[in-house]
Amino acid sequence: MGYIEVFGVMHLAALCSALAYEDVTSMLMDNVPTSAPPTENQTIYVTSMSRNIFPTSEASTETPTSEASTETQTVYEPPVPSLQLQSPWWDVFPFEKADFGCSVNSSSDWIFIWYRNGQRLYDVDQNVSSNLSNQAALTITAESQAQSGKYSCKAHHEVKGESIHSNLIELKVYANKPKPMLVLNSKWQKMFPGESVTFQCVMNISFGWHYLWYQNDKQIHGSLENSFRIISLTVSDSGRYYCKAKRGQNPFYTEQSETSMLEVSEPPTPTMKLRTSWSDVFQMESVELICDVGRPNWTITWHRNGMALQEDPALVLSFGGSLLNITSASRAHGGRYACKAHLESRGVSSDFSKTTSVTVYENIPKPSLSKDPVLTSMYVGENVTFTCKVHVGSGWVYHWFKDEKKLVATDKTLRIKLGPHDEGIYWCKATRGQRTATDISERVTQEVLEIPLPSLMRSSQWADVFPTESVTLSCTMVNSSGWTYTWHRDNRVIPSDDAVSFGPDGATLSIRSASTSHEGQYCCWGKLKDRAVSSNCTSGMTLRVYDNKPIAKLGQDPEDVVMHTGDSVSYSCHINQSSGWEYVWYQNDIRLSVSGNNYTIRSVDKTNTGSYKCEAVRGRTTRIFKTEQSQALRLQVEERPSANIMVLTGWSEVFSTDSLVLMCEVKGSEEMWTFKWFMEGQWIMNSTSDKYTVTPQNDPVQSQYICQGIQSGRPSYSQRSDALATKNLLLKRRVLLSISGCILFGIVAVFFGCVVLRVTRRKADHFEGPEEAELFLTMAQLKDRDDAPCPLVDYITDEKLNDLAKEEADIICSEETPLSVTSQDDQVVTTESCEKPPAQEGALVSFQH
Ligand SMILES: *[C@@H]1O[C@H](CO)[C@@H](O)[C@H](O)[C@H]1NC(C)=O
Ligand SMILES: *[C@@H]1O[C@H](CO)[C@@H](O)[C@H](O)[C@H]1NC(C)=O
Ligand SMILES: *[C@@H]1O[C@H](CO)[C@@H](O)[C@H](O)[C@H]1NC(C)=O
Ligand SMILES: *[C@@H]1O[C@H](CO)[C@@H](O)[C@H](O)[C@H]1NC(C)=O
Ligand SMILES: *[C@@H]1O[C@H](CO)[C@@H](O)[C@H](O)[C@H]1NC(C)=O
Ligand SMILES: *[C@@H]1O[C@H](CO)[C@@H](O)[C@H](O)[C@H]1NC(C)=O
Ligand SMILES: *[C@@H]1O[C@H](CO)[C@@H](O)[C@H](O)[C@H]1NC(C)=O
Ligand SMILES: *[C@@H]1O[C@H](CO)[C@@H](O)[C@H](O)[C@H]1NC(C)=O
Ligand SMILES: *[C@@H]1O[C@H](CO)[C@@H](O)[C@H](O)[C@H]1NC(C)=O
Ligand SMILES: *[C@@H]1O[C@H](CO)[C@@H](O)[C@H](O)[C@H]1NC(C)=O
Ligand SMILES: *[C@@H]1O[C@H](CO)[C@@H](O)[C@H](O)[C@H]1NC(C)=O
Ligand SMILES: *[C@H]1O[C@H](CO)[C@@H](O)[C@H](O)[C@H]1NC(C)=O
Repeated sequence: MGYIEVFGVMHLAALCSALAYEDVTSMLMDNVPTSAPPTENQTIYVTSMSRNIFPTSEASTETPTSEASTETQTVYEPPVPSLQLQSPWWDVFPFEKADFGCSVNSSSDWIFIWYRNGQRLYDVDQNVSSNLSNQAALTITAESQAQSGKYSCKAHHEVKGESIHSNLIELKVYANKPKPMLVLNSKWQKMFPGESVTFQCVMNISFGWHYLWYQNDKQIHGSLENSFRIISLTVSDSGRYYCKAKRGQNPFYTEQSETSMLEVSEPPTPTMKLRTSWSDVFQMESVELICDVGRPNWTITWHRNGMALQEDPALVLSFGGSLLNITSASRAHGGRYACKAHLESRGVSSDFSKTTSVTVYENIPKPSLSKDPVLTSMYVGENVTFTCKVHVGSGWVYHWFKDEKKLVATDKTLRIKLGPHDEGIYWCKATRGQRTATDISERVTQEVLEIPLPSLMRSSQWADVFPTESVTLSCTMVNSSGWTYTWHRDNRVIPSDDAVSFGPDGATLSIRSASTSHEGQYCCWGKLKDRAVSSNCTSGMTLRVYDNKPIAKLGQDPEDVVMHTGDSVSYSCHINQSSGWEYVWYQNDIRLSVSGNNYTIRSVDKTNTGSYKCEAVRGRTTRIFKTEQSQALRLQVEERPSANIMVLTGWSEVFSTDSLVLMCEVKGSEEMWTFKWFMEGQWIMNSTSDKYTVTPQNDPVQSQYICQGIQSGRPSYSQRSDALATKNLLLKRRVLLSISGCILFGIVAVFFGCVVLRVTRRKADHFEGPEEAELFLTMAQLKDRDDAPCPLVDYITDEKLNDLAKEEADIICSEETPLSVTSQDDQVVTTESCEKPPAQEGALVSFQH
């Protein structure tokens, strides 16, 4: 079967209207398969202006062939109905509609009968709609391919009869919905932003299409053009694409095409790396930069500070332009470098890579050398750090020198734990690469000292002390300051407590009140403040603390408790421990103003009687340490026994002998004495006898005699006797005889003189009675003994007599002058002086008168 275009049908209809009815019918019969019987499934459509001619039930039983044959013709010239396809398409897809219209030109009241492939269609199907106008319409909703076929219509008039067949219009119904084909017109799977792509939606079936474009199930575009171009892609254009087509008022949509993926991604950003070790360089150094995009066929361009690099002999590109070698840097080469990748074949350019700054320094700097700590002098064992620093550039290798010799270290810092050999002058320099080296730095001097040993001294005097005494030790670093000190006793750190305190920085250790727990070996060591410098402990200083207070020991020499006046006694006080003592003496617990460990009394008297003690003290006034007091020693001082010298030779014997017997007597003692005799102060003999005989032979001159008792026991001697003077004994008698008268007169004169003196004496003298009595008694005795010798009578002169009268009165009346004249041995004349011992001679003279 051929296809006839819609507009062609219109022309054909016009042509046909002029032909004879039979001709048209026969022509139609050629085309319509008359042999085809109606089937059950045959839908019959009937339209009329007023009514349905056939009920639906009849239509199923009636056959079009029988009806056609029963039609009766009238005389009216039959009109030729005109069939038009009113919808645009003669080929339709499932559920698309096709509208036919059938019309006749003449007057009204026509009903229309429809045919497909010559078979009448009945209006049994609601999909065939009738129209009461004279232009009847048939609407076909495509459902199956069976609806394909050649359609025609006839008009029927009650009066005029039936028309001939109209023109034929063939309708094609496709079995399936069509599916367009999407063609993505691009050479590459991956697109870059800015590139363009064209999609084509190919519908090679039917026509009248309107194309719809979808991205990710969302419609993005619709047009009559079957191609869709995205001129400048963006990343958001990536996605799943498909297309559809539609047509018609009440649109018919095709299936969606297969999907196509479109991938739009940014071009890769190249990465730039510095191939050389540093990007800050000195002139003449080289810098290598490498740019990597990670894909083949991309080319690299280089930029400095955002501008493409210009030709420059110092810039060498290699590895297809991906390596930039600044072979010899100059100031102009400084800047921020970046690279860009290009895919020239597609006109795609990447972003700039990250930039790398290249700095070109003009001058090579001098390194600065610093030292920590800054001290020039340091001690052995301390750490010192030298730091060499080049303030610009990086990648330096440092070289260290000490006293012109290179050290192995290459770090920026040089750390040394100082030893004695590390003293010296240090400097450094820095290099990098083959070409760049700095000058040498400043020179820094390092001195290394041995750690000094502090000197430990005792401020208190004694290394051996007694409980409660105080001790002060001091620790000092000579000529060095800033130390703190720590103290050890017997290798253990001494804690500070009540008894032990430390001075500022521990420089002194004070034991306020020593006890035996403080005994030991003391040493101290110093540490420098804020530094790790510690000295050794000094050599030990021993402190001895005695268990107890010492007791002073008192000795006496001689040891006798009883001493006699004039004896010498010596005490000594003794402490057998430690030293530095000062001694304090007590008599009867009263402190004596005596110092020294010996206390000697050269000549004791009665006041020295008492109890003696001593003690020892030492220490400064604030903290005086006293020993226990010594035992007490008693001293008893007694009067030394006196000796009396007497003349034994009696008055009567003077005439019969020329010798004189002297006797010595020690009073107040029962001891066995021996006697010591002195003549004129000169020792003459010892004698066990108490008698001594003076003869003209052994004493031709008149001498004085003194005796003294001695013994082996105590007291070892007595007092010396008074001196006794002897005269030429042979002259005694003569003298006595010649001047006896004178003696009498003298006595009387003296007597009266004395009476006168007595009257004038003061009352105070009254108690001296006994002596007065003795005096008178003596005078009476003297009167009786007018024969007593008066040895000096020969020397008396008249001139002397006047003086004597006065002297005599004084002598005789002196109460202090006991004239001891033995009453029984009347010849003895005691020559004790009236006034003073030196006036012995005078006394005798006065006696003569
Ligand atoms: C009617 O149509 C149905 C389905 O289209 C088919 O199965 C049946 O055979 C048809 N009947 C006739 C008589 O053609
Ligand atoms: C008739 O057309 C209606 C919609 O217009 C449709 O739903 C129905 O299936 C059609 N019937 C047949 C027999 O084609
Ligand atoms: C009948 O024809 C008239 C005029 O051509 C039209 O307006 C109307 O819609 C038609 N009715 C049907 C049911 O086709
Ligand atoms: C339409 O084109 C497709 C592919 O180009 C082809 O397979 C198909 O047969 C064509 N259809 C028609 C009706 O030409
Ligand atoms: C790169 O370019 C060369 C020649 O220009 C070509 O042969 C090659 O296929 C390209 N490679 C890619 C991955 O585009
Ligand atoms: C870059 O230039 C320097 C100086 O001319 C040269 O020593 C070096 O080898 C070059 N680097 C490369 C990768 O060619
Ligand atoms: C010196 O440094 C070493 C190592 O850093 C450390 O162990 C030592 O304690 C330091 N010495 C001093 C005295 O600071
Ligand atoms: C400390 O004493 C030890 C041993 O006697 C000695 O080796 C060391 O050098 C001394 N240290 C100091 C700082 O004097
Ligand atoms: C301490 O310094 C003085 C003066 O500077 C010096 O005479 C003395 O020798 C020094 N003593 C020590 C132990 O270094
Ligand atoms: C004290 O006397 C003792 C013996 O009596 C003597 O050895 C010592 O030297 C004397 N000391 C003084 C300071 O006189
Ligand atoms: C006399 O006695 C004294 C004291 O006892 C003695 O020192 C002296 O030696 C004695 N002289 C003679 C000659 O015996
Ligand atoms: C219908 O009448 C018009 C004039 O009214 C005429 O032009 C047309 O050709 C006629 N058509 C037919 C089929 O008779």
